[in-house]
Amino acid sequence: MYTKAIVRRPGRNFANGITTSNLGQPDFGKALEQHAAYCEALIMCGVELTILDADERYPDGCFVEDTAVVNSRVKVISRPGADTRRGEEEAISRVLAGFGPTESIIAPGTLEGGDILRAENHYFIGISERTNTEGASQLSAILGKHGFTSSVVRVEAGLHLKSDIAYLGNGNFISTPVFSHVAHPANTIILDPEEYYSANCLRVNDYLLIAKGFPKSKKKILDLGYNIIELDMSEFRKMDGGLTCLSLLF
Ligand code: CIR
Repeated sequence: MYTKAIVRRPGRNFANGITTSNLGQPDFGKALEQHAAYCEALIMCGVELTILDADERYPDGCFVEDTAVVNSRVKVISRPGADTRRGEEEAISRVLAGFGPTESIIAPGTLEGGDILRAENHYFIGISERTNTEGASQLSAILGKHGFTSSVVRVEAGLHLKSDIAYLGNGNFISTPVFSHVAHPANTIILDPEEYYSANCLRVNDYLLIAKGFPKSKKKILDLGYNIIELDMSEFRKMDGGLTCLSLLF
């Protein structure tokens, strides 16, 4: 059960963050509304929120997932691989220190939480343009000390590992075809090509948060019996962000 979450509101310069999407400029007002709806959904899932104000030095700062890897046993402060995001982890580190022991990824390691997929007591660690092998081995050693197993997955395309795959709970995964080998195929929903964005969904206690507007994925998820909450993520998608990116849950 998750009991707590940390989120950070998008800042006015949100549109200046890094993106590879060609979906146009995000609308700041709409992003704030979508963020508020996301926070309400987390509260509905039974989580107590710490909401941080935007920090205009970091246009990508609302994507707090990338700044740490957290669970009930340990909080690991990351070292973002994107230059413009390096430093976001400092404020998060101060907040997390109030919730128990922390450890840190150190240079030359780089690691972003979007590359780290937890499935029960196992972590899949994506090696990507943001997370390097040194960061991965530091994280693996830390998690090992706290009773978790881990394995490495190469992220050849896409931003982060979790841009393409999520663990839904109960042994089930949802994935684009590229990562269908990560889990057992019988337990993996494979996404339709026009719905790849919906791979990034977020299980929070009794609910599964999914992005709005992906009817084929929605049906496959409902067929497995999950209680879903659909959220409009259009403005975050324009900045390559998704549901998992917006919170740290523990
Ligand atoms: C970035 O490129 O770093 C941000 N614009 C998006 C980060 C999304 N985070 C995530 O998938 N965990």
